Amino acid sequence: MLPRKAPIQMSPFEYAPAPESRAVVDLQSSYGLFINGEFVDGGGNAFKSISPATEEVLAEVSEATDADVDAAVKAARTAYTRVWSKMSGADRGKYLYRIARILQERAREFAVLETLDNGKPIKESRDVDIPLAAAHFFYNAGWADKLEFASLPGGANPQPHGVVGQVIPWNFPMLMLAWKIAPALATGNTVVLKPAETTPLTALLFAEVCQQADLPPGVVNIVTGAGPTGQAIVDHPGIDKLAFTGSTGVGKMIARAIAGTRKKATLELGGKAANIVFDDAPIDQAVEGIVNGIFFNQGHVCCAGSRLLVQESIAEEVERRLKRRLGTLRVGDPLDKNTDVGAINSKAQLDRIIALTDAGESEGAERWDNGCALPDKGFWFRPTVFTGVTQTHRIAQEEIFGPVLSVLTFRTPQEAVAKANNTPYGLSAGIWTEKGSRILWMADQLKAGVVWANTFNQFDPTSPFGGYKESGYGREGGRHGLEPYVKGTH
Ligand code: TAP
Repeated sequence: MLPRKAPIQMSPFEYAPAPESRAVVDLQSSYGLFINGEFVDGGGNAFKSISPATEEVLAEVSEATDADVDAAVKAARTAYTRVWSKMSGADRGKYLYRIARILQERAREFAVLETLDNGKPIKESRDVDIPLAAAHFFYNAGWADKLEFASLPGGANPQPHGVVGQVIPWNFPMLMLAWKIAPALATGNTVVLKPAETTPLTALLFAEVCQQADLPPGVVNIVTGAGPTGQAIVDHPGIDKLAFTGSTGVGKMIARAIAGTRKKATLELGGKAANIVFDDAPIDQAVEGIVNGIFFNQGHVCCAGSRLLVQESIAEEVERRLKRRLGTLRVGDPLDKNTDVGAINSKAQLDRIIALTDAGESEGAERWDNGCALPDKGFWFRPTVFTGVTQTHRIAQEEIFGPVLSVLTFRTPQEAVAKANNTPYGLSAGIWTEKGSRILWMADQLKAGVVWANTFNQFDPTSPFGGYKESGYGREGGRHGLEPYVKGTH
């Protein structure tokens, strides 16, 4: 545990300077669970969190058993009943502002730890994950004393559910934590959260932030472990509401597990977004958008533009420019500020990417990668493009969740819409064209929760995010992101 720091003097708009090295992180050899405001040992077998870039062990982490989850839920219930539900929105907001400022103050530490544990490039954790996580706390802090004006169910008196169980994935560990915890606390709920087994460390650092902010014990509880720990949260009778981000497969299991119970749920699941480029698009900008769309965070992004739909007349030129651009991407040490593509998060994820890309080849698509050298240790995959992809290929239908782009072509806007909508998912899409009327028509036709026009992967705390079809239900972010946390909704 870190000693308490002096009161924070930063303005909400200041941002800590760029991280340079792992020296800013005070890594402990082992971490406990965070229950009722304290770190405690879990009853299960401790597991190792490793760096996917080097395979070195970063720390041992406690595994929460059913009994530990029960203790966390009880702590959250007591905190809800005795403290949090009685506190004014303005006072809850003060805690959220305090947390947001501490996240800014400790941004370098969080960014380096996220990069060590996850494998993502430091320039992304530094410029995207951590600033956005802080921004979500600032944004939701602003709502805490204005909920009666937010047009929520309950009107002038929206009511929290009580104890919320939250289970998050490994691709944006801190950002997903912020998307979950900030609106839950702003609306007056208390929380039991489980980070992914491969990326627990920033959630545990966040637990220290809760202590540092003097958040009342039990308002936030962090339980670490793998799937069974998540299952224990889902099944616990003391949980009033669940918020899950992860794969569609596990999302369906959760929906089945809570069917017929009083528990509400928000499910943010997988995606297979189409990034659609018309022949009137500014091609250089579109190529940058395609690269950002699929190679940001190694393609470990639910809304990644993993299918490029390009109009036939410009397909050859776009493919040529795309390959030239991919030749300039730097793959390697995630802590190097010049790295564009970091490590794959785990051996299991690397195996899934290899299996699906092998299927792409055997089903007849043409494979190309940028041929860059890869480090000897760790989990790596070269930026890869498949051309000649048809709609039935597995790489056009299934989420690869890696740095792999499947290219399909189209002739008319109608054909683009039909192909874009032809997957089980409906999370996001991108459109590149100069015609405003076409953007509006396409946005209306596409079955996607988010549609970007002439950009991709833009996130903002004010903007709701979520899916259609097998990408889940409920929204996170913006005013809409408060709705699932009050009674009368999912
Ligand atoms: P999952 O395997 O589904 O894991 C997500 C979380 O659920 C992890 O914490 C996992 O624990 C836990 N879990 C596993 N089995 C469980 C069970 N039976 N009951 C309760 N919890 C269980 O997904 P992932 O591989 O970590 O993440 C990738 C997926 O997340 C992709 O499909 C991606 O599209 C999706 N995702 C969606 C969004 C949005 S906003 N739609 C955002 C990010 C990611 P362990 O990992 O510790 O085993």
